[in-house]
Amino acid sequence: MSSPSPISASARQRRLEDGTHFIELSALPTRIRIGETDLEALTYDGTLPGPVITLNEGEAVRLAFHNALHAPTNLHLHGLQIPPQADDPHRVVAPGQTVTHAFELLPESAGTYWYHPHAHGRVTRQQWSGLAGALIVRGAPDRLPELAAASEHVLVLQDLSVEQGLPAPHAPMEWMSGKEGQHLLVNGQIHPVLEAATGLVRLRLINASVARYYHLAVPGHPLHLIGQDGSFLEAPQPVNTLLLSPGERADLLLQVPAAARLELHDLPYARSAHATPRAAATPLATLEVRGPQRPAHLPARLRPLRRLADADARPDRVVVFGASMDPPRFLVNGQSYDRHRIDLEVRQGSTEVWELRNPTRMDHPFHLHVFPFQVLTRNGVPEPFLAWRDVINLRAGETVRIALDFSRFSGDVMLHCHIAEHEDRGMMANVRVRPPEVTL
Ligand SMILES: [Cu+2]
Repeated sequence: MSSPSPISASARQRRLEDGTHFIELSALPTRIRIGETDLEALTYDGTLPGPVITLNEGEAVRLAFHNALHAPTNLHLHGLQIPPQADDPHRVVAPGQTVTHAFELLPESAGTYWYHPHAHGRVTRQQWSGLAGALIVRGAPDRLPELAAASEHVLVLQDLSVEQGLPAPHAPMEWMSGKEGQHLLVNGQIHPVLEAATGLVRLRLINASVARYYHLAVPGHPLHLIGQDGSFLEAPQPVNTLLLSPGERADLLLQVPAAARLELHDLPYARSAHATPRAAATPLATLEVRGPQRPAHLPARLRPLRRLADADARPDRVVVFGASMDPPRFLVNGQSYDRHRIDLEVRQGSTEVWELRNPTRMDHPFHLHVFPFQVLTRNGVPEPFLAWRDVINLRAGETVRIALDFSRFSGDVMLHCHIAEHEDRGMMANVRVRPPEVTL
C-alpha cells in the first residue's frame, strides 16, 4: 500500500543568535483530503494534524502564533509547566493578528505534549475541524541507549465526520454526549501503515479528539508504558490495554526483536451509561516492523520522581463535576463557567490534595493547566505507580484523589473537562494561584 508519510511535518523552527528556539505557527482554513473525501478543514500550517514541535528540556522558546482564520482563536500549549502569563487562554487572537508566547522549559520536563485552540465557546468547533498538533519535549531519558536506538512514532489520534465538504455540524444531543466522528484518523490518515525497524518500537500517543476515548491494544503483544502526559515513569510498566481519554498522552514501548506485522486496535469502551459501546475492536493502524533479528531490551530505570503526598493524605478541597438539564449545562461545584469569577484560590508554594468527584452517569476527563499533579487513589485504591499528570479520566461515579504541586508560578489558570463540548458548555473553573506571602 502506498500512502503519504504518516509522520507529521516538522514545525517551522530555527535557533536565534542568543540560543532561543524560535517557532512559527499559523492557523488557517485548508482544503484537505480524508480517504476519498475532500473537505475544508482548519489546520496549523496547512497540515492535519499540525506540524510536530520538538523542543528540549531547559531551553528558552519563542513561539509566534498567527491567526489566519476568519474567526478569533488562540493557542494553548497543553501540559507545559510555563508561567500562566505565557499561556493565557483568556487572551484571544483576532483574525490577522500574531502573538508571541515566550517561556523557558523546566529542566526535567521531557514528555509528550500537544497544542490546540482554547478560546472559550469556540474550542469544540475549531478542534473538531482539525486544529491540533503534537509538541514533544526531549530530555535526558531520551538519550538512554535503549531509547536512543528505538524506532519512534508520534501518533496523533483524531476523529472526523464530513458533510457537504465540511466537518459535520453537531446535532443538539452531541453537545451533551460529545461528538464522535465516523473516520478514525492516525496522523490525519485512515488506518495508515507505520514502518519501524526491529528492536524497540516507541509510540507516543496523543488523544486529540474532542470527545472520543481510545481503548488501545496491540493484540497478542504486551505494551510497556514509559510515560504519561508530560512525564516519564520511574521504570517501564507492563500493560495489556490502555485507556486514553481526550487530552491524555501515553508513551509506549513494544519489544519487537524479529520482523512482524502488528495491529493497533481501539477496543470497545462505554464512557457513558447512555451509550452502547461498539461490539468489536476497530483497527487504527498497522505497524510494519522490518529488519534483521535485533535485541529489544527495555531500559531498567527512566527518571526518579519525587512523591508529593501519601495515598492516605486528607483532601484540602473537593471538585465536583456535574450536569443539569433545562437548559442543559455542565458544571463545576454546581456552577457554570464565568470568566470573571475566581472559583478556587491557592497559595504559590503549597502542595494541595484535591478530591475529584464525578457523580454523573458519564466519564469526564479532568484537566488543570500549568500545575501538574500525581494521582493518589481512584475510588480509594492507591495508584500503582508515580507519574506527573495533567489529565485524569473520572469514570462515571468515580472519586479520584490527586496531589498538586503549586510551587512554580503564580497567576490564573483553568481546570476543565477535556470533552470539548462540556468545556464550551460550562464545565470549567478559574483557579487563582496567589504569590507567596512576604514575611518582613
Ligand atoms: Cu465532560
